[in-house]
Amino acid sequence: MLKIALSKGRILSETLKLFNKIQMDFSQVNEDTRKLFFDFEEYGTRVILAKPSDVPTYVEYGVADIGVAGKDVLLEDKKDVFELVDLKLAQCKMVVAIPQDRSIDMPIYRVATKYPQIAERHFVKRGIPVEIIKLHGSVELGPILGISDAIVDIVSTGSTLKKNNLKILEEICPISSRLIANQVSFRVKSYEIMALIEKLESVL
Ligand code: PRT
Ligand code: MG
Repeated sequence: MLKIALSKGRILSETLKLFNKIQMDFSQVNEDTRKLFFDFEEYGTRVILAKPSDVPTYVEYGVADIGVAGKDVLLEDKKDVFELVDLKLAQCKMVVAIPQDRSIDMPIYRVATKYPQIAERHFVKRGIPVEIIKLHGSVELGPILGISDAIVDIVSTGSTLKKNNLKILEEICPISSRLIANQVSFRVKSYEIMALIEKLESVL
């Protein structure tokens, strides 16, 4: 049985649609039930639902053979997993944003973010010493409440930034969902995993 960890939340429906395109109907997978895994004997797979940031952990430890996780999660919390395919789902970008009325030349001292590692690496690379403040949500409030001069966060449509009077200062990197694999599973179940990749690539 191939065990697949999928992210709950905003990327789940897009992920299920992609599998549907390769004739794997996972429509029973529903995060509103309390069930956390779903067996599909007909495809020889078990789908495990996980919090997005836990998917790489499940895959690293082999609880799941493969998984679908956002590049943001993979960059923030580097795990020993193979990144196999860019599934091009949930495309967005990681950016530095500042208040709309702030000049782009003003120095930045404090940065609020859910992604301290990504933010730290970005500012170190630019040679800018900043204090990183880790928040678990509503990062856009940082500059409004005065806890930070800037934020590092994901932008998709841009409407959240706009609503909070923020603007993009710079783009750090593009983000999308990736297919990842456990390093041992990738060897032991290479036939199943390669067959799946081939099908996914044919519909991407
Ligand atoms: O939200 P929660 O804490 O419960 O869980 P989570 O944030 O871990 O998961 P979830 O489901 O919110 O996001 C899962 C994955 O979706 C992320 O890891 C990204 O890879 C991907 N993704 C794609 C996004 C977005 N687009 C996105 N727009 N994740 C978050 N956002 C947020 C962003 O943080 C900001 O608050 O949406 C807001 C901006 O959106 P726009 O459209 O207003 O620009
Ligand atoms: Mg979220």
